[in-house]
Amino acid sequence: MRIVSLAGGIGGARFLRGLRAAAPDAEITVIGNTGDDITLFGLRVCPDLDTVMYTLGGGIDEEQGWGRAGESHTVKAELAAYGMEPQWFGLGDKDFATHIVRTQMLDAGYPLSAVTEALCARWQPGVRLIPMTDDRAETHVIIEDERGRRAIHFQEWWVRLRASIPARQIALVGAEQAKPAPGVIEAIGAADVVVLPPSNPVVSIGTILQIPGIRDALEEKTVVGVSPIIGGAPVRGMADACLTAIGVETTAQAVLELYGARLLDGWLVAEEDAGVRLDGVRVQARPLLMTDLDATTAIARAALELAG
Ligand code: GDP
Ligand code: FO1
Ligand code: CA
Ligand code: CA
Repeated sequence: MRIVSLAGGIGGARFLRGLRAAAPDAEITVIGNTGDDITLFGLRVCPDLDTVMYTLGGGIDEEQGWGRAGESHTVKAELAAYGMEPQWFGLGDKDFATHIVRTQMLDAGYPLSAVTEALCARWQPGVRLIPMTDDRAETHVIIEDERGRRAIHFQEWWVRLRASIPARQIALVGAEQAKPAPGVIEAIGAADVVVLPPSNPVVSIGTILQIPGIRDALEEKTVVGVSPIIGGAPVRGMADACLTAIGVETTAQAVLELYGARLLDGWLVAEEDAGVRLDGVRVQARPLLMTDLDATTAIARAALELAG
């Protein structure tokens, strides 16, 4: 069986661990969000790709959900001693090595997809991880504060401001000119089923869907999604602030309607959200908390079963 999954960071990566266990013989291709990517200290950082790679490769800081286990922060402290900005983004020493390798390869002319494949040769995630695009397309957030209306990088809004200032607009800068990375459209075309993990519907899944050609390719397939919203709130993080910015309620029903019946064939919601419905989409209610690998595997199995 061939499975394609889109993925953001933590929600996507954790779900993929369950999917890999639920379908051990399947060929799984993961299309990763790169809208979160940022250049810091001259280094290209790809948080969501790295979260998937470290989580599936066994190198993730499990508690934090991003970055490497057993990190130290010597380089960060030394940069701060020079007054280097930004100081609000916590890059660990081990993690720095990943960004150095990535940046060196990008500077040598390799596309991000080839760089990601090279990094995964070390981590052996057990899936094929492809960035949504090799082109630069970064998520920016329009905010209004005492300095007026301005756009800041998504990471500054999410990490420095903790989404405390409302987003007036969220935009993937460069989306129109971006092309799907090599292998993305081919993998979707060859897929028996496509799974949308419980990733952020706006800045993870929504971002990937903005790359021209990806949504159209997905609409031809059987697509099943898992709700990241349970009982009217995100399980983790600030997805509610992202949904509010695009005028969507933070409910499993509203996210279902956001994705719509053209994209989705099936939608898994939590038991407390039973009653959610949309014509043309099979909805099933079941436990959706990824508390451990067994629970997560059961969710992935249910998603594959819902696909038929
Ligand atoms: P990020 O890029 O690190 O923010 O991660 P993702 O976009 O992949 O996933 C974030 C989403 O995962 C959040 O909106 C959470 O609500 C969702 N999430 C986290 N843990 C769980 C869980 O156990 N169950 C479900 N259903 N969703 C979860
Ligand atoms: N998230 C934070 O909340 N604070 C950080 O300092 C931080 C550093 C960081 C470094 C590398 C990396 O791959 C991820 C990192 N994240 C950090 C997580 C991440 O940037 C965000 O959670 C996601 O991009 C939002 O989806
Ligand atoms: Ca993300
Ligand atoms: Ca379909």
